[in-house]
Amino acid sequence: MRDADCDVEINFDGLVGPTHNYAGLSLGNLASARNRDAVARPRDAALQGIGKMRKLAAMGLPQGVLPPHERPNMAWLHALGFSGSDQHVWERAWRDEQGMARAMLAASPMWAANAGTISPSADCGDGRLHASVANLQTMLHRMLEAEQTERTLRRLMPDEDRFAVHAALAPHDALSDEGAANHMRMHGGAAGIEIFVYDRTAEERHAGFPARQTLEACRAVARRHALDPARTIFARQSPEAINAGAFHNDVVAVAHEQVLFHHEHAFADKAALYSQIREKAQGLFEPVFVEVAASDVSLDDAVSSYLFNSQLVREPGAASLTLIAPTEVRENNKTAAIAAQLSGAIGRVEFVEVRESMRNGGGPACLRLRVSMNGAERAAMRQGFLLTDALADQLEAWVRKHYREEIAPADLADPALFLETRIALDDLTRILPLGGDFYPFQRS
Ligand code: SUG
Repeated sequence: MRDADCDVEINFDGLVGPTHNYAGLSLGNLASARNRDAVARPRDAALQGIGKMRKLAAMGLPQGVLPPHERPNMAWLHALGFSGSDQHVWERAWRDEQGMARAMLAASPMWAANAGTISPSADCGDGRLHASVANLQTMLHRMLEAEQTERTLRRLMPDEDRFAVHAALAPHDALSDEGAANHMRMHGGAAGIEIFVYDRTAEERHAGFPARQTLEACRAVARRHALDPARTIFARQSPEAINAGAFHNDVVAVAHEQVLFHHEHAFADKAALYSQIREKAQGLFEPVFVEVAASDVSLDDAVSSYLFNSQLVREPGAASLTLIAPTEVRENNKTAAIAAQLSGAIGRVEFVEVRESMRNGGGPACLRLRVSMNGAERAAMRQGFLLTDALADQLEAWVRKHYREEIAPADLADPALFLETRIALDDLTRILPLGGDFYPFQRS
């Protein structure tokens, strides 16, 4: 039995929405570019996501679900000057602004690691759990997410005495923020150290692929969360990793408890990071660094396999951590060899199949937002978002009923797709505790 007061990490996975498609929207994300205009399989994508959630829940790990967003985003289309019936708006947008229209349809909220940055109450000066919604301002299709993400997090964590949900930082290049994908936490059970990984400062221009996270955004989030500077680190991601396609830190590094698992070239100054972690962890825990050398796995292999976009978890009672890796890791000889050799702090590997998401650059770690809560917070959180077998059954039946098997680019023009999506999302508000006014279309 778990101690009611002890912090427990819950992985909240983003449920893949019914409009999942490959639009090639993310410059610097090689999988997104490579699969542009491929035929997507939304039903498989959503079932693969639920399959991963089921697997982790069956391992005894608390698992939560976050709902998809309204797509297409009608409020944004109206703001772009399209008016009339929804069908007319969509037909005109598709005809006149197809690039915008495709962005408004993206199912990208599935990648919950980008929803926001979470600091458990044990780390925060005011003793509350803090959550800062990410502005995701680098990519238009992702910038749309902040408004509903904030609504979802407020719905999930309504008690302001225990939870502080912060709106996204202003969506400006200087404050570019991608949430937990650029944030790691290491701990030995209680308070931990928080490591923010940035790509550039507000003044710097990054040559090459977009650098999505600024130091200024990281500092702002740390201040809002009232983190102790003695336990907070700001580390730069290596520009080499960004230009190899690591558009987020979680493509080249993952941390859990005392363990940091990372690629040799993940950070601009690894030695400085190690020594800061050692210094700031004093009295809390003994850090363990598990580094994969570039001579064993090149950055290219790391990016194509998503070895580091794995989840590190501790199964109940286990002496070592388990790596939840995408099946693509065992299809690449180099990363398969690393996975087979892991021992010590990371004792074993479990593979999950999330191929549809992977083809848009989203691995197991992208699909989840980690929220560590103590017993009182778990009791204060809105109930009904945690996966049970019954909820997984309901969600699977819902997906089978509403989702298309395939979506080719030309199918996106069809207004029937968004009507189907609305019916599906409306139905979902009766499966998850969202209420009949959660989605904007339910209010109009
Ligand atoms: O932001 N892909 C996402 C993938 C996000 C992965 N998240 C983490 N690493 N945590 C992105 O680039 C592609 C959508 C498209 O092209 O249709 C996309 O948005």
